[in-house]
Parts: sequence; C-alpha cells; structure tokens
Amino acid sequence: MFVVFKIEKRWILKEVRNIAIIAHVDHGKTTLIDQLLKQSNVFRKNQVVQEQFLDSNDLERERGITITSKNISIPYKDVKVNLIDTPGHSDFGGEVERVLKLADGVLLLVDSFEGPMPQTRFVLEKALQLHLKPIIVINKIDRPDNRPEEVLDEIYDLFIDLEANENQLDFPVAYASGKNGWAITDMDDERKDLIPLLDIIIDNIPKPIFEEGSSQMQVTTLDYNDYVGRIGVGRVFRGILNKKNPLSIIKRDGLTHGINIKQLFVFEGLERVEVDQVSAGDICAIVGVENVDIGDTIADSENPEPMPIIAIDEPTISMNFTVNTSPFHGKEGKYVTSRHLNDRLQKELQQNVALQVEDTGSPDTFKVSGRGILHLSILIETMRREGYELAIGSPKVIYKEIDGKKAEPIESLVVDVPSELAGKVIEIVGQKKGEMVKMEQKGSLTKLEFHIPSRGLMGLRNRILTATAGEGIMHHRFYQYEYFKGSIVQRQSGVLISMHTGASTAYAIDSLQDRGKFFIEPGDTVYQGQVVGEYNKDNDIEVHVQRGKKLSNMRSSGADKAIKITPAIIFTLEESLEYIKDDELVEVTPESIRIRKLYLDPNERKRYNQKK
Ligand SMILES: Nc1nc2c(ncn2[C@@H]2O[C@H](COP(=O)(O)OP(=O)(O)OP(=O)(O)O)[C@@H](O)[C@H]2O)c(=O)[nH]1
Ligand SMILES: [Mg+2]
Repeated sequence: MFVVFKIEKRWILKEVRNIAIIAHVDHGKTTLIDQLLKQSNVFRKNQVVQEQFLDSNDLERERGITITSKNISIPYKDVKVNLIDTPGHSDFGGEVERVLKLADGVLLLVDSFEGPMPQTRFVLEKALQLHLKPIIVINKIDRPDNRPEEVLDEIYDLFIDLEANENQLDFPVAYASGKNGWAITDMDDERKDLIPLLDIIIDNIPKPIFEEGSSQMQVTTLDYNDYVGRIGVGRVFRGILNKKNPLSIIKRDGLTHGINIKQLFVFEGLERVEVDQVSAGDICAIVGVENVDIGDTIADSENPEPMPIIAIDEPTISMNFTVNTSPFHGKEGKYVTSRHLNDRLQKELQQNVALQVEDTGSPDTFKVSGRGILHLSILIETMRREGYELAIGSPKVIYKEIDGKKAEPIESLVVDVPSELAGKVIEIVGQKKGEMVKMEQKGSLTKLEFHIPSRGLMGLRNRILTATAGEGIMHHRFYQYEYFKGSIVQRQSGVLISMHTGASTAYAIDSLQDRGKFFIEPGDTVYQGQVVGEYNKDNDIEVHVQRGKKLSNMRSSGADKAIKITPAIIFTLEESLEYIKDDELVEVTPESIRIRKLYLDPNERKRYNQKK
C-alpha cells in the first residue's frame, strides 16, 4: 500500500506496519520502545533524551508504570513502523483491548524469569481473538536468573490453553534485553542492537490491506489538551480520509451528522505531523470534532457507514469523593470547594473513558466509579499534585444482578512466593474466600493462582507481605462477575483515634506503644478524630497523643529518657484506601494523606455506631 506524501520534510516511506507492544506490568515494554527510538535516530541532534522517554507524565515516571497508551513511529528500511505502547497494569486492560484495534500484529513481551503472568494471558487472548499476528519477545535476558527455555514452554502452553490455531502457534521468537538495547533470534547470536527484532517485525507482521472505497476511520483512544479540547486517535480502515472532503461522524447509537476536522495528524517519531489526508492502514489523530468519543466512526458524508461498536469496560469499583471537611482543610491545597471538585471530575471525563461520575444526595459528594483501586487512585494522586484537597470514602465493589441473583466482581490472583511459605498464603487467601485454581513450581518459587472476590483483595497485599516477610509478590486482574460469595471478614483490628488537636509528643507515643502501631511520628500535628494508629484489639479507642512535655527540637527523641519509638507505618494512597472501614475517610491534600473518622466528634461517632 502507498502512503501519500505532501510535505517535503516527511519521510518518504512506502509501507506501514502497525504493531502494539503488550505484556504484563513491568515486563519492559516502554524501555524497549525507548531503545528502539534511540537506535532509529528519530531524536533531533543534541536533543537531551531522558530515560523512560515515553512515560511522559510525572506520575508515570515516578511510579515507573505506563498509564495511557502512546503512539509513536519509527522509520526502518523504507517502512513506517507504527508502535503502540500499552499499559501493563490490569486496571487499564480495557485501554489495551481498544488500541489493539489499531494493530495488525503484537509484540508479546515476557520476562525471562517471571514467565507468563495474568495480564500476559489477558492481552494475548484479546490479540488472538482479533487474529493479530503475535511475535514473542522473551525479554530481560540479561537477568541472572533467566530461564528462557522454560518460559518459552510456558508460552506454548498458554497459546494452547487459549486455543490458538496452527498459524498462531507458529510464532517467531526473539530474545532481548530491552534495557541494554539488543535482540537476538538464537541465544548464541551476537548481542549488538535491535535490528534483528525490526527485521522480524517487517517480515512477519502483515502489511495493512488498503481497502478501496469511501473513507472510514474509527476512534479508539481519546487525548485531551486545554487548547484544542478532545483529540480522537484511531486508524483509517478504508479509503483515504481527507479533511477537505465533506465528512460525517457516526455515533454509538447510530446518529450521524456532518463535521469539520480542524486538524489531522499522523505520528512520526515522537511527533504529530499535520497532514491533509491519511490513507487506510495508517493511524491518525483528529482535532476539532466536538464530543468525539470512543467507537465513533468518521466517514465520507456521501456514504457514511459505521464500524463495529467498541465495547467499553464497565466500572467494578466506586468511591465517594467529598470536599475536605477536616479541621486542616485549605491549609495545604489550592482547590478545595465542591465546585472545584466537580469541574475537575468533569474535565477528567473528557478522556478517562472507563470513569463514571454521579451526583449523590449531597452537593459536596460525588460517586466516582472505575476499573479498580489503581485506576481511581491515579486520578486522586494526579489531583493532589495539581493542588486539590479532598476526602475519599472506602472503596465499594459494584454489584450486578445475574439471573435475578446478586453477583460480584471476581479477580484472578497470582502470588509468587518462596515454596516453604505457600501454605501460609493459601490460608490467608482462603480466609478472604479465594479459591485456588492452580499451583506451579517456578525456579525456587511457587506460583499460586486463585479466583477471589474483589472485596477480598482489600488489604490483602499487606497481609501477604507481612506473612512472607516481604517475599510474596501478588498480581491480580478482573476475571468475571459471579454470584455473591457471602460475607468476608473486613479488617479485624480497631484504630487509635486522637482525642485532641495539636502536635503529638514522643513521650505520649512512647507510653502508648504497647497499645498498637502508630501511623504518625512524634511531632506530627494531628486533629481530634484523626486515626493515628492501629489498636491491638478489635474496637477503637481514643488516645491522648499530645500528652506530656514537648521535646525541644534540639534534643533527639532518643536522648529523652532513652525513648525508643518504633518507626511509624506510612501507608501509600492505595494502602490507605484499602485499609479504611465504612466509618472512615482518607483525607488527601498536596502534602498529606491522613486517615480520619467520618465523625470527628466522639459523641457524633457514638450516635452513629448506635444507629448501625
Ligand atoms: N534487567 C532488565 N530490566 C529491564 C529490562 N527492560 C526493562 N527493565 C526494567 O523493568 C522495569 C519495568 O520496565 P518498563 O519498561 O517500565 O516496563 P513496562 O512493561 O513498560 O511497564 P508498565 O508500563 O507499567 O506495564 C524497569 O525497572 C526497567 O528498568 C531489561 O531488558 N533487563
Ligand atoms: Mg510501560
């Protein structure tokens, strides 16, 4: 097929390949694409190139995870290779599934030690269903504990398990170290660069078919920018999309109306280059079409035909977002009113496809639903960085009805654990209604697989880490809705609640240490009703953490009567969200994450508990 060229500085390339990079979280997708970019000279001379170039927003960099998929392209041997980086975390699985529609093939990366993981299975299954050509990359071969032969066997087993056909089973394999920038086809080959991988791509991924006819483009991802608003990204499936032709948009419900595309872009290297037209087989971005949405078809007005509908994942979890009403509200954040909160959530809806926001009985509270704790906590984390303050209620799974019966989301959970500790993990997961479906040896580890209600995952990571001295590693992803499994014991321990407002003292904390574990350090200022620690027993108690003499800053707490205080437990945002009970909130500000009682006043709390 031919790409039509208008602008001189564009690469003169004859062909296109569209390929999505898919894998379990952290198996090295973004690192590999970064290296491909570096080796293909798409950066300007003297351009300072950061590590993890593609994980471009702060939160992505800091956490080392990809949150949104990205489109780039590289030139190789007269071919334009469109590469789509996808997020590996299961909360973003819906996004991966959608962007697979852009591709004709996939690079399935598998860590040379870890082997296939739950998300590997999920993304491969989707790719096979769409009849995409898979290329296997056994990645991180530089790992000292690599076991490529076994991993390759496991990949074969996975293909067979997923009922791949003969053709799909006949996949090419590369061994790579994305980080060190090389790929080989035989373990004895010289480890030099990524050219062997590019050759495999060019030789194996089918060229897009140029389908003649009136144009058709379908939007699979949304982007947003304050200046131009929503941007739709998708592939042209038929004909040539020319922004000067009369064009129409066909919405999900079939409604069709005329549109003007203000700007049309294709992806070149890391940039978007403006063009007048894009031919079938290439990927593009459109600007200036109001309310453009996932699944919309853009077509020639003379013959507007819709593409098949794209399913959007339904949310499985919801949390209430409320204005911050703690005594410390407004001290650390810039945006604190319900109006701010509402505007920000509405803006988020412009591009966060799997998100839903509903009003509640109170104008200060919004019910926000998404695909998992991480999906929502990324939003909360982004908001606090932007200067928002808010309070979040405990996460609730979203129930459905199936055949008139209550059904709940079930997740597939994998725990890798040193074999001698497997028994402990099975016991803990069992208490949360987890059912073991598989047990396998993996090097010196045992890999346990369970099906468990989403509810059962709350706080599970912490319990497993504690029980295995930090050696148990768990991953989970949404599996399906099943009939309600019955009640699950929530957190059993009660909490220590601050009786007063003010700076805590080492003296007070020291004298309370045998009651439980603290979430605050001596000197931290806390308020009445704030949760300052976990109690050893199952009820809550109020504690006086401001008691006693204040230590001067000059003296270390250790010098004072040889006080030895256990370091505070500091929860991440996700851990806090998983920790809280129904009568507690997580207060989030740009500087702090605090846990508090819903009712700060002890009498109101008492009344609430009596009503329960
Ligand atoms: N040893 C080794 N480590 C690697 C290699 N490639 C990536 N890593 C490391 O693995 C971690 C994850 O790499 P990423 O490229 O961010 O992984 P990803 O698949 O994009 O992760 P998500 O986007 O979160 O799904 C980072 O710490 C990398 O430095 C490799 O070839 N060898
Ligand atoms: Mg990534």
